[in-house]
Amino acid sequence: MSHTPDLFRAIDPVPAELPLGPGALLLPSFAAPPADADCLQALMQVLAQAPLRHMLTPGGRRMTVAMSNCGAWGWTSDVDRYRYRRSDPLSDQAWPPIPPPLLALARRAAARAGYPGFRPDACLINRYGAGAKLSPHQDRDERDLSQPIVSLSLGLPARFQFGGCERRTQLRRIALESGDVVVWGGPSRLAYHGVLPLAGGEHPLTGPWRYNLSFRRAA
Ligand code: MD3
Ligand code: FE
Repeated sequence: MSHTPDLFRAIDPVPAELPLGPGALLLPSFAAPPADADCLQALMQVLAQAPLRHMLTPGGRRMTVAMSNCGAWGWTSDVDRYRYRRSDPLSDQAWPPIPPPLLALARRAAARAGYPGFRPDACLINRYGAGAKLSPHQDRDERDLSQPIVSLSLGLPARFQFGGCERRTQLRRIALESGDVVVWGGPSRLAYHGVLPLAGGEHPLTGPWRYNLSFRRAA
């Protein structure tokens, strides 16, 4: 017997959804097998067109997270500033389109969280290896901050931290596991958040990596 989803759920139930704050909803295992592998396959096709790279920050440091993008707009950082670009500065070509299965997943998650009609035009791809981290920050490079961000995690688990709209607000810590989706909207859209240094390990889907895809309305 290779496939016993109902029995498995009876043994190891996952909550359908978990509010994290006003307008923020965790959807555990929203991309459960085999959808997770489909997402990863679509992701690898994107990365063959737009490879991962470690961008520079305006402070002149190289990011420990490797990044790329798909969609009409791609988030970039360099010594000048953060900005969304229509083309990949490595190739001067347009970013690859968001693969339809990924777009559909992001739209379904947004609708579930109360944002029907979400039409992301940017998907930032982050890849973490052991030790990679993202210091607490706000995401405010998008034009319309009333639009949510939908985040999909694949591979090794992360210790994700998030607080309030002011930096001094105490951060809460949650584990984000492979297949988890979080929708960040409403007042939580401007919450400070970050990722603690990734513990090493091996994941059956991704080996030594964690990937996070964040679907955004940039323009
Ligand atoms: C919470 N990436 O790339 S997006 C980022 O795990 C980033 O790589 C996270 O933060 C990662 O900017 C996951 C999760 C996210 C995005 C926007 C938010 C969380 C948010 C806005 C407000 C609060
Ligand atoms: Fe962020």
